This record gives sequence, C-alpha cells and structure tokens, in this order.
Amino acid sequence: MTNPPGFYTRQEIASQPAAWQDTLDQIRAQSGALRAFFTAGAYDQVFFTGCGSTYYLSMAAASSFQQLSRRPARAFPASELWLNPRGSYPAAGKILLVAISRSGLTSETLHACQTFLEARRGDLITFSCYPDMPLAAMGQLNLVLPAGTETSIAQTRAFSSLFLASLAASAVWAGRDDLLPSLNDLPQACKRLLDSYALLARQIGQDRQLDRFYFLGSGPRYGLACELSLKMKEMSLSHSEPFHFMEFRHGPKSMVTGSTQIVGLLSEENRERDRAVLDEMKAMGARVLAMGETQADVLFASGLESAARDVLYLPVGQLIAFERSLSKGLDPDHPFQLDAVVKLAE
Ligand code: F1P
Repeated sequence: MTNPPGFYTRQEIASQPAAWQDTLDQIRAQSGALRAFFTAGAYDQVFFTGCGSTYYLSMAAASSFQQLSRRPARAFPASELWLNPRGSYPAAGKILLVAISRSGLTSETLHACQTFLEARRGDLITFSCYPDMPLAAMGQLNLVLPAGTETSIAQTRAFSSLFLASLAASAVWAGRDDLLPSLNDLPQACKRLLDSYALLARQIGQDRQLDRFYFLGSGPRYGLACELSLKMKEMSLSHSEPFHFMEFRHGPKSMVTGSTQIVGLLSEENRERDRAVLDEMKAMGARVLAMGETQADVLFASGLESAARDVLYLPVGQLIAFERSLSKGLDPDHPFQLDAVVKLAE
C-alpha cells in the first residue's frame, strides 16, 4: 500500500517537540566538552556553513552566536568556502568552522571542510544527524543528532533540531549557560503552536487565490525567513522570497498585490518598525500574518528571551507550506526535481 501524500513530512513536523527535547538533552550532556573545546581554541572568528537549508540555518546561527557572545561570526554557503576561500575567509586569524548538514554527505560541505583543514586555518566542529556519514568523522568535535533524521526530502524536523543544537552550543560558548534551562520550555511551546494554529495554517495553505509569498525577518530571523521561503518553494512550488523587514520597502514592495501573502517574523526589539512594514503592505492589499512573542497572529507568549525563542517561528511556517502543497495536489514528501542530498560527480 502506498502512503498518502505528505505522510512522512506530517510526522516530521508533528514530532518536533520530542526531537527538540532529545536535542536539548544531548547538548546538555555534551556542554562540558563543547565549553572546553571552545575555550581552548581561543578563536578570532566563528564561521558557520552548510548548503540550502543548512546554509540558512548557518545564517541564523551566526547572527544568534554573535548577538549572544559579542564575538564576530559569519555564515557562508559551503560552496563559497570551498571555491572562493579568499573572498570568504579573512587573511589572518584562527577560525572555528561549524559545519552543519542533515545528511553529513553533501559534497560542497565535505569539500569546504576538507579545504579548511588542509589550509590549517583553525578547528572544525560538525553538526549532523547520521553517525556513519563522512562529515561525522571530519571534525575535532562531531555532534550527531539522530532526533533530526528524516525520510522526507525537505528539511523540517532536522532543520529545527540542528538550529536548536547550534543555539544551545552558542549559549555555552558565549558563557550564557543560564539560557539552557529556559530552552526546556521550547518543546511544550512548539506543541502548543502546532495544536493552536493547525487550522490557521490550513486556511492559508488552502487559499488558492494567493500566488506569491514573502517572508520577512531581521537578525537571526532573516535566516529563518529564508528557510520558510525555501519550504514554500520546495513543497508547494510557489513563488516565494525572503527579505529583511526594512528592505522590503526598497523595491520588493512593487510586487505586492491582492494575491500576496506576507509572513512577518516580528522581533520584540523592533516590533513597531516591523509592524509598520506589515501595515503598509496590508494597505497595498497584501494579506499579512504576523508571528511573534506578543501582539501577533501566531502568538508565542513563551516568556523566553529573544535568542532563546527564535526556533518557534518555524513550525507554523512549515505547516503553511505543507498545507499548500497538499492543496495543490502535490506530495510534500517528494518535492519536484529535488534529491535529499546533492552529491557532485567528482
Ligand atoms: C542540504 C540540502 C537540503 C535540501 C536539498 C538538498 O542538505 O540543501 O537542505 O532540502 O534536498 O540538500 P544537508 O547537507 O543538510 O544534508
């Protein structure tokens, strides 16, 4: 018997609370090793890298790490580190490279790590989900999160679990261990969001009048907006783009029509400015969905500080893409023309 469309993706989205709990337990168990490794390294800069989803994850992780630690961090697609190292790495200084990959098998990520190690620019830590894959043996420290493994091609549970792991590790490296206990509230908050907003996600996903989607976010939320926009493309083959909130006025707003859905990943720090962008686009005819801690359509009310709660933007956004895919008669488990891993012919 064949599975119904979205059989695996539905389970992977729904099981995120348990996957996040496993991830947090694992990071807590390894926090001593993570701290010792980072302290001994005395790094000048931290680079985060990956491909596709895990590149977007790297963008969010670099921003969170720098915000928490006040130390410089950058994110690059693995292909840039591999093929354009001079334009990516600074001329001098010791680097911690954090390579992130669900599969641990993506060619560009493996090449980026290999060339980084050969150039002796610093140390490598890897985050992945499968213990027997090459990436999980390449770093001086390798964190494997089996809770993030997936059958589906588009990442949902893997992305959020790996992002949460990178955030917990960043808190340890930043000397913000005080953040770790509060992360324990996230699995429950995720479950509440999935339960409370399943219907709203379905309504938006099934609205076939919509023909374009824009995901807006700033700071770490920009990387998350990129990921949610990618979900919309991969799963539902819809026109979708991410922007920084304030950038949206600088050109992209010319695309706004009555068939536009804007999803705003509101920050608390800049809530009024973010909100003004959404209000302006609504006045132009766009439909608007605001996600955030307070005064939002998708309301977190988590009580957590900003850096700790960013992962909460993901579940409802993933559900919208999932529902739109189903409503278009597609199978979210099998995005068009995509493979789970990009392996280059050597
Ligand atoms: C990265 C990735 C996926 C994407 C696609 C191709 O994989 O870009 O995010 O969905 O299927 O590969 P990984 O290195 O994180 O395994």
